[in-house]
Amino acid sequence: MGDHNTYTPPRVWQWNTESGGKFATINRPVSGATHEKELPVGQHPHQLYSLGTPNGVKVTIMFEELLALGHLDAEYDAWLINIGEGEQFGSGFVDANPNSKIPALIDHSTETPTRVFESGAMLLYLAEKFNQFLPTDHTQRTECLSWLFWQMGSVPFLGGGFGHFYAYAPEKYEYPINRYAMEVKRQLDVLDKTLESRPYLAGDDYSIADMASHPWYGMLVAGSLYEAQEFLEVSSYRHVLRWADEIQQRPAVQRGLRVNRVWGAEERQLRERHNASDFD
Ligand SMILES: N[C@@H](CCC(=O)N[C@@H](CS)C(=O)NCC(=O)O)C(=O)O
Repeated sequence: MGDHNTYTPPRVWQWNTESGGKFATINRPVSGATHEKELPVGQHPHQLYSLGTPNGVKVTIMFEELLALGHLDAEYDAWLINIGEGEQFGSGFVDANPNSKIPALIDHSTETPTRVFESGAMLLYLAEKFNQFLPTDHTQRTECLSWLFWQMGSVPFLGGGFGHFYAYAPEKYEYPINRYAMEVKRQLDVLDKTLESRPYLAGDDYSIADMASHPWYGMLVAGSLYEAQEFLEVSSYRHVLRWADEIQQRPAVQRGLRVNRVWGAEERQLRERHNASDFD
């Protein structure tokens, strides 16, 4: 262990707004809206309020995959929610997602609008609605859902744990980086051993389990997340690399990854998506 400062927690935790760090100015210890703001509603059945982060693009990839299969009813408007500006705390957004995190989805094609929050719930909702990317056989469907829930449960260790302390924290601290690097490497090994014997996470077919995991673990090994390829020695996860590369080639994935992306190379950005022609 290197040098480290010790800390004795006070009897009652206090909110220190000066704590620093990338998200210090937007995170609060309470939930709920900070201001009144209606959400815009476009012409399509599905209204997505999002940002092109790994959690956001899971859902735009799913929409683009459904549209690529010819499901015209899967048309969607993707509105930009700038979480750095606190737009996830507007009253309309909080009505759509009481947890104030992107993505949030409202389906206006149901008798009364249906709200869906949590990216994994959106993938399942759309898979069931369109009968796609989720096996119908009960055993295979269960395997697919196991991997979907695995991703939803494991990714806070990658994002909130490893990514936060390796890339975003105001200083580098050895203890959390060690703890989360170990856990992320273990998770990559889980994926690698699984993908050694099957092409996709849930078996022979590409599914919502892959759509959930690729934007995180696929992008991590490809070097598009946290620039940690060398640190985590990602080249040793050969099967994850093969899987990530294959998914990355899918045109729908390439389109989905651009939606609500407002950073990086300009040709890979699309601030909002309201029509297929917006990609041109
Ligand atoms: N489990 C949620 C996580 C969503 C999430 O963490 N969203 C982040 C961006 S990737 C967010 O909105 N952060 C804003 C905030 O924490 O205030 C999901 O998968 O939908």
